[in-house]
Amino acid sequence: MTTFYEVVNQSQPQPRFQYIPLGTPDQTVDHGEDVIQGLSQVPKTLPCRYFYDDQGSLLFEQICTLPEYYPTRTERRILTTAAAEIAEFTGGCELVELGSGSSSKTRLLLDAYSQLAAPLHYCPIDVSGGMLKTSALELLDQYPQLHICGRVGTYEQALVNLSGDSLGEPTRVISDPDLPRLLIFLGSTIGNLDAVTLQKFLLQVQQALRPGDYFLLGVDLQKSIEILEPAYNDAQGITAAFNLNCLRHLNWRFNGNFDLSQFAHWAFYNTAANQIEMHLRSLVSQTVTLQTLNFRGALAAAETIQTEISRKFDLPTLKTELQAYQLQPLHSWTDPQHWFALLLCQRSISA
Ligand code: AVJ
Repeated sequence: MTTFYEVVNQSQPQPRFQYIPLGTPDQTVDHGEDVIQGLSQVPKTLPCRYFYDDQGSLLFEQICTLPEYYPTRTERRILTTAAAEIAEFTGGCELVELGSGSSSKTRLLLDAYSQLAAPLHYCPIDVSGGMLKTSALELLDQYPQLHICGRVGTYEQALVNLSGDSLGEPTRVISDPDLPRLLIFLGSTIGNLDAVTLQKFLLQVQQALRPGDYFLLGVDLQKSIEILEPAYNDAQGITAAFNLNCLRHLNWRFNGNFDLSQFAHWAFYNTAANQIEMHLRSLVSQTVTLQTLNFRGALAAAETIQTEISRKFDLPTLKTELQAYQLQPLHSWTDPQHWFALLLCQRSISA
């Protein structure tokens, strides 16, 4: 089908796939300052980004299919029925996705948006360039009218880059300035952000969106501990392997000596803070080193390293917080058990 858009652009056809590395290649990962900082704190922490090396990304894909891990399938179910309504709400949009990964749930949105008489643009953003390219090439194959402008980098880098677009700066890489933008952040990844980090993140989202643009958020909701804890302590031990894998990643990246057999996976629901906390517990008293970072640290027996928080939200409270960043909730969708929600917001005109 030839759209009006393609006709007017025939003299200068847009490439169907653009690929933008944000920053220099080694800026897209850090130099380990955050690792040293986290391991020097009491209690010790590690940024959860270190889960996602190639092996960790595969383990996460496995987690998503576990019987105990309800978020992925619940979100997919909601999206299956909500996608067409979302597309109806926003009309033609440029889809921009933070942490696109395998883009498997995004297909539901692409299907819905390809029903609209508007050009189909998708801007996946991910720290894994390999994952991004592989999924982009598949999508281009399956959606003949699709244009993809991928960005490789962190959320922070991507949001800065996107706000450059909205200000019309020279870095402008927006594929179609007339299309509103729909920023997509699925999987309740927002739950990894503690309260302060969430504030910074929402401010960046506000700046990356122009008035009238949209923000689609997947959020895991508060529910009974009997459902929550097994989701992070699966019977097959995949979550444990995923948690431990971040030590293997550190060993590889920073020439470390973590012995994975000397640590145990520990995940529990902190009811007061409404969050799952994942830790690695040291089974013995030991010294660990990360040679390239010149780091040496002692761990007492039973001392833990916190590797992740996964916050569970109260939808009304979250909506109020979003409004403080000019993000007006338009509609939300949930499953019959109210375990997970999709929330569509619109960036309002600045006061
Ligand atoms: C991808 C951050 C949403 O918090 O549930 C899954 C990651 N950690 N099992 C989550 C995760 C342990 C996941 N997020």
